[in-house]
Amino acid sequence: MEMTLRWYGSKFDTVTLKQIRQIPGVTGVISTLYDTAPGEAWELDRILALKKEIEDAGLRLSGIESVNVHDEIKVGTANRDQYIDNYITSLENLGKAGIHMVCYNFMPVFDWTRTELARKRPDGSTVLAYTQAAVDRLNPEDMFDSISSDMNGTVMPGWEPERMARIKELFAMYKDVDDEKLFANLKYFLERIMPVCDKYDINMAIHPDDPAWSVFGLPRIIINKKNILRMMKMVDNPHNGVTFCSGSYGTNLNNDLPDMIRSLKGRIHFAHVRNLKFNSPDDFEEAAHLSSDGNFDMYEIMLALYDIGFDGPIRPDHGRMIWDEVAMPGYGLYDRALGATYLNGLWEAIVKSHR
Ligand code: DNO
Repeated sequence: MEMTLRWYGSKFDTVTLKQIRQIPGVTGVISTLYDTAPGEAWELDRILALKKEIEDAGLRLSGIESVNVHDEIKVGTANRDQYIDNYITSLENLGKAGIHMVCYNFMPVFDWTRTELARKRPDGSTVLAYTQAAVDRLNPEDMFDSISSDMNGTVMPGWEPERMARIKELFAMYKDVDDEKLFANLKYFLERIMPVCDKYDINMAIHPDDPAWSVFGLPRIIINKKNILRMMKMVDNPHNGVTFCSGSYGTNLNNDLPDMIRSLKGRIHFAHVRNLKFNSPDDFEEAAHLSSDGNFDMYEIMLALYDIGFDGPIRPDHGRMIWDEVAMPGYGLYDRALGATYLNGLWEAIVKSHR
């Protein structure tokens, strides 16, 4: 595996490449062209410039998170082909630039959803948290307003103000889309992009829905082992793979994370590894990465990745906000650096004990 950190680009991130380079064992970053809109074709020059900036800082551009999928593709409108053509152009240019992993999601309207961005824990750190009761009380149109004041002046992925301004329209677009339709639209999209992925050896890594159930009545399909295996089978190409995100699949305590990892051998192209602490099945917070701080056995998760021969990029995921850092919620430097170091420690121990 290759340890990486997510980085939004020098114009958008509070964390610098120099800081990332100084985290021991982190050799790559996962980045994106953060100011491109879903549906736009990515230009080769811009991709090469991003790559050069990262390489000049002594790091590798290990993959993209995310090339976002336009809602017309997810809904399956008559216009979808034009957006898929643009997506193919983006993949082609990424392939030409030597990028081989692309993370994306197929979540309707909202990307990941949390109800609090700065829940205070007993040690004074703050974390992202979710309570079903808070979602049930909210009108989806008010979701953005209810959390926007805690974004620390950053633009969070999937929560762009321009997008949120169109929320009513977005909900209307999905009104006839159920799980089956969403599966069919995903299949259509994948079948169209697989030839370019084959040509340039690009591993597509779908990110799970977070939380792993329907919110506000919207369909959500990438939520459990059954559905993800269905997806792998419906387009049975090794380039059709997943981002295994422990914090997203783990929102549903019925998901056995190590077992899911083992069932996806050869199809996990990217890993997001973090812990969650459940106060009840409907209330969880994003704990420190350490097993003892949350509900997951992080050793077992890393061991399962080792057992399937996982060799793609991995990253610590959302960190707590600690040591008075002011950054995008979940994406500060300090706690993610601690997370990377901890995961590297687990990995070293696993590798050595298997000699
Ligand atoms: C949240 C992230 C997601 C993820 C996208 C992938 O912090 O894990 O926003 O990047 O769903 O497209």
